[in-house]
Amino acid sequence: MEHKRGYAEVTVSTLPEGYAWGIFCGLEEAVRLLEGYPINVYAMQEGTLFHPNDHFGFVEPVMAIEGPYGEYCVLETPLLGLLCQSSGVATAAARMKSLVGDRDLLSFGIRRMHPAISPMIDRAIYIGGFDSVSSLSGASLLGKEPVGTMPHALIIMMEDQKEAWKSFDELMPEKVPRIALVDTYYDEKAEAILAAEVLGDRLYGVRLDTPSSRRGAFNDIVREVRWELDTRGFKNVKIFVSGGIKEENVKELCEAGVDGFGIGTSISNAHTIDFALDLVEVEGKLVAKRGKLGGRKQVWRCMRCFVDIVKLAREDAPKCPNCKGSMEPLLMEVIRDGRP
Ligand code: PCP
Repeated sequence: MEHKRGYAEVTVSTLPEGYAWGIFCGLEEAVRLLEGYPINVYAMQEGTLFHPNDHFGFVEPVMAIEGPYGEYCVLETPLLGLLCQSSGVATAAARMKSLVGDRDLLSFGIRRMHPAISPMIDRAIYIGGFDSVSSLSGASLLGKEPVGTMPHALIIMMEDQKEAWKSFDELMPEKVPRIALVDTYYDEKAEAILAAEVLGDRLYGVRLDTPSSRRGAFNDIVREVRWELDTRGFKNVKIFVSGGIKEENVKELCEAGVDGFGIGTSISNAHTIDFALDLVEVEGKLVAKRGKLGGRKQVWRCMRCFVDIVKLAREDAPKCPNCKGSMEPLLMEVIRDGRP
């Protein structure tokens, strides 16, 4: 039995909260896990937007493994672990990016996660569309510079906001944007004006990490800060917000005038994607447990209409049901006979 060949596909039945799409992530690590085994592997590219179901409701595979089942069955659990969490984080990041548009998104989430998985989390967040990550390990994995802003501890240790902002400006490398934290002791409006007066043109932005006990209408606090800065001639100073930001908050904060967000836990602790690995062919014969579709498949996408169609891999490429144009295959060979 251990030599019987099995073709198994990775699919998800439903996405968290009924999301319409997800971001496939974790492929690079999955390839590292699977390489060296006598198998072939097919997958969507890292960072591909997938739908749980195609245009007609058929479940979309995002990855597939082919080979002697006994050789690769032990890899099912670690494989799914790599894909489910990375894809969950990348999906949450992409949803956030789709809400904020061109505004800046900084990843602040690793302080809530075990350090062993910080690099994976920041990598998935970046693939999902965040502009930068704050962990040294995650940035290094991505070949990027880590990005952050000053902490409250700087201001508290220096016992004076103005001294802290000035020292930050004097000592930090020029490439670091001067973003002053403006919620430590006084009202955000008062501290934002103070920071603008102290740093003048050198001030890139202010960050409001307003404690929840003082928040009230956070959107209105942002509006007030924007108004006060603008009326004093500091229109170029950007407003960043952080602390407890969730999907449901960002639309109103964007409307209030926020230019950038530092977002942590709501992304780093995202729902995982409930991928499963199921056999759909044994020795070339179509098989499927209840609830699954037998036979190796290809996912076709119309790049114009963004419509997906799932067909058996042996069938011809379909035409887009909307525009009748050609469709492109999404599952590509990523490992052949154990070699990536
Ligand atoms: C901010 C805030 C949260 C961090 C960002 C992540 O930290 O206090 O702890 O936010 P979230 O997980 O709630 O989205 P900083 O202001 O940089 O840290 P500190 O308060 O230590 O100065």
